Amino acid sequence: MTLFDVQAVRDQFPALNQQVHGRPLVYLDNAATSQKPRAVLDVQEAYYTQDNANVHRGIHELSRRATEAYEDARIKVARWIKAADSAELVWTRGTTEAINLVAMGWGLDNISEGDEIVLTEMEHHSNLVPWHLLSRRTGAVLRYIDLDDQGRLILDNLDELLTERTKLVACGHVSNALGTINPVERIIEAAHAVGALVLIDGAQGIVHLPVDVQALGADFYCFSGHKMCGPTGIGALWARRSILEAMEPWQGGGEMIRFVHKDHSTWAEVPHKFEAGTPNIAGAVAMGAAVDFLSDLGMEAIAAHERAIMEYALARVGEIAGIRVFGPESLDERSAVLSFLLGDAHPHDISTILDSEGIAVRAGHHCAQLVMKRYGVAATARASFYLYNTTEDVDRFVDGLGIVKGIFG
Ligand code: 7TS
Repeated sequence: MTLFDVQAVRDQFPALNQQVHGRPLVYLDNAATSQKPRAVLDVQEAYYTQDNANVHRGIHELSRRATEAYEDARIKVARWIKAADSAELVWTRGTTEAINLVAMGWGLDNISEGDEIVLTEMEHHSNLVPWHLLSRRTGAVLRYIDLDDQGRLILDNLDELLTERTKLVACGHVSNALGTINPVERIIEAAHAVGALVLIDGAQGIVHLPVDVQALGADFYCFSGHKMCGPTGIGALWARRSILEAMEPWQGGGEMIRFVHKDHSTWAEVPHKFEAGTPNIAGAVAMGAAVDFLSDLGMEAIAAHERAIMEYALARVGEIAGIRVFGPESLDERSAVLSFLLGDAHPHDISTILDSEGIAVRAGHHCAQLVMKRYGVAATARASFYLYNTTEDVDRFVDGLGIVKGIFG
């Protein structure tokens, strides 16, 4: 059952309406980035054509408008994730920058030699490499939650893994390589019980699930605009105000200061003390428009639509002999990502053949080399679905896999 008119939704995404290699485009690389609706493109265009100025600086009309639009977008995104206060929402370039901000801004002052950071084998490199950098600087020990054969976190030994030495648990909400939806509430509760803070990498979670940061109870939640109908180069770090207030800024420059003296400076209030330099104003404003677009459709309706598409896709690929699908079997535990191998075909060949049919999927390690290592593969092919995908898209994809089989046997 579809809870909104998918065709009417598709019509709002200009990029979906094109031919690729002579075939109508089937876009199934949404976990990498989503397409953008007209409403978001229009808001970005209107910002640049009418309101463009620097924020928090000028006293002139355009600067006032730009500042208002930028701050209104912050309020919109903060409300959307049910933050207690819009000052808890720091604009960043995206998830990667948000995690690096926490690693450097919080980690350097709160982690010392022998302290432990608990990660999972499922993490995107964005939620691994900043902790490697921090561990090199501080001598922190990195420990891992392992994966079972279905791509789920093994939590049986959580009580042994989490000790008074644990200072932080950094965990993805939804895996980009497997589609697994993690039971983050359980992890947050266990981490807090030993006094550790929790960072959730929400790059994929925010796209597919309604997020309520207060109900979730994490300490940091990081996400990107471009996977949820917004532009590239904008995203956010949410953190509880008391944590942000206790943190040092991680970059210095204009916008983030109160007073500058010859030998030291003092900082602006949160969130501005974390936003040095001219920010991506147009990006923030357009991300606000993306939130309006998603709110109008409703995250529950989007999640239900994606679940129906995923159910259909799993049933259809299940008919194909020689396909190996990664990730959880239960639809309750997985999101709209279908990572797979087909016979002996190399994932890059699968992707190239599908591309020649106008079907966009990703092939590779998906910036999750630990996942590939865990399952003994170098790469997978990945189809990832979003609110505008249809069962016809799935049919075209399955037909494309038929061509791959015809070539590779
Ligand atoms: N975390 C997860 C779980 C992700 O899927 C991604 C991007 C990131 C972090 C980084 O986000 P960024 O916006 O800062 O780059 N994932 C992917 C992907 O799966 N294919 O391309 C990018």
